Amino acid sequence: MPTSYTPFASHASKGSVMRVYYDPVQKNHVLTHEIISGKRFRHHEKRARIDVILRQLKASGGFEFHIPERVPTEAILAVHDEAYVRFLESSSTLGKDEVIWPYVFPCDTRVPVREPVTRLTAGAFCFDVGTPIMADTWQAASAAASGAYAAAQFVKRSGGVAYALARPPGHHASASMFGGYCYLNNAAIAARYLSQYGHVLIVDFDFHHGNGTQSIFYDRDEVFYMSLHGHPQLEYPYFTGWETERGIDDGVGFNLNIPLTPRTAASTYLKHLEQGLALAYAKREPDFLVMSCGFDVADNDPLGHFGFSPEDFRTLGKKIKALSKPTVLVQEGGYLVERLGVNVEAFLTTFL
Ligand code: OKP
Ligand code: ZN
Repeated sequence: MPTSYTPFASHASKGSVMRVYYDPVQKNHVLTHEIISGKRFRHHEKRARIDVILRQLKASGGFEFHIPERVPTEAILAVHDEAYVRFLESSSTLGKDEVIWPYVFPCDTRVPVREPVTRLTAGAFCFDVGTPIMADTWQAASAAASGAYAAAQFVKRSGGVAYALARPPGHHASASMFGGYCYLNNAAIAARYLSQYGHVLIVDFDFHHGNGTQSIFYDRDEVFYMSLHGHPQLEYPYFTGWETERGIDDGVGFNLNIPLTPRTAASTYLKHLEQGLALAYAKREPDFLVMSCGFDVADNDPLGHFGFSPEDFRTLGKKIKALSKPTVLVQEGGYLVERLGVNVEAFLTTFL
C-alpha cells in the first residue's frame, strides 16, 4: 500500500476525495534547454509544473496525496523492451554534470545497431533532440510510472478514479524509444496492468499525438487507443497521428486518431470527442478508462492552440465522468505554468 504523507484533512471536502499519486523525486529531473528547428529555448518541461499543480490541489481540498510504491520491473517490461529499460536504468550512474543527449540516429544504416547501446549511441533508443537524460532522470521517470501503476491498482480495487501526477510525461515513449520529454510510458503501463482484468480505453487529450502509446498497442486489441490532437501535418510529432492509422493485426480497428486543424475551438473539439467516444464504444464498451491528460490544449499554452478555458476543462471532465468507469487520470503535457494549476484543478474537481 502506498504511504499517505499529507492528509490535508482540514481542507478535505465532505464529498469524495481523490487520490493523487506523486513522489517528490520527480522534481529532481531538471531540463535546461531544448533546440527546436535550430533555435534554443529554455526547456518547456519545467519542474515548476509539479509545484503549481500540487499547490493548487492542496489549496482546493478534496485531494489525498500518496507516495507510490515502486512499480514492479515486470510491469515496466510488459510495455518496454528489456535492453531499453536496462539502458535507462544504467543512466543513473551519470555524474552530476553529465548528460546523455542524442543527436545522431541510426536511420537507413543497413547495419545492425551494435550492442550494448552506449551513451554515445543512445540515438538507437531515441527519436528527437528535446529529451536529454541526466543522473536523476531514471529515478524521476520510474517514480512517475510508479504513480500511474499505483493509481491503476487503486482504480482496479476500488472501481473509482485516481490521478497520477506523472512528470516526466509518457505518451511519446514507445517500447524502446524516448522522446517528446518522455522516457517511460506511464499511461501504457497503467493500461497494460488493467488489461489483465478487462478491456481498456485510453483517451489521450494532450495537444500532441501519443505516438508511443499508439505504437505500444498498435497490434493488440485489449487496449483501444483514441487521441485528439493538433494535425501532424503541422504539429509535433509529425510522423504519426493521421486518421488513416487504424491498427494492424489483432489491433485493426482499435486505434482512433482525430487530428484537428489549428485553432479548433474547444466547443468543436468537444463534439469530436463525443463522436470519438461513440466510435470507440461501438467497437466495444470498455471496463476501464485511462486518460492521458495533456493540459497543453489550454488557451495560450506555448506548445498548443486549442484554447481551452478552465470551464472547457470542466466540460471535458464531466463528459468523462458521465461514462462512469473506473478511471486512471495520468498527467501528460501542459506548459503554461501560470495557468496549469487552475486548469488541472478545474478538470479534476469535476470527478469529486
Ligand atoms: C510533449 B507532450 C514544437 C516543438 C515541440 C516537443 C513537444 C513535446 C510535447 N514546435 N517539441 O506534451 O506531448
Ligand atoms: Zn503535449
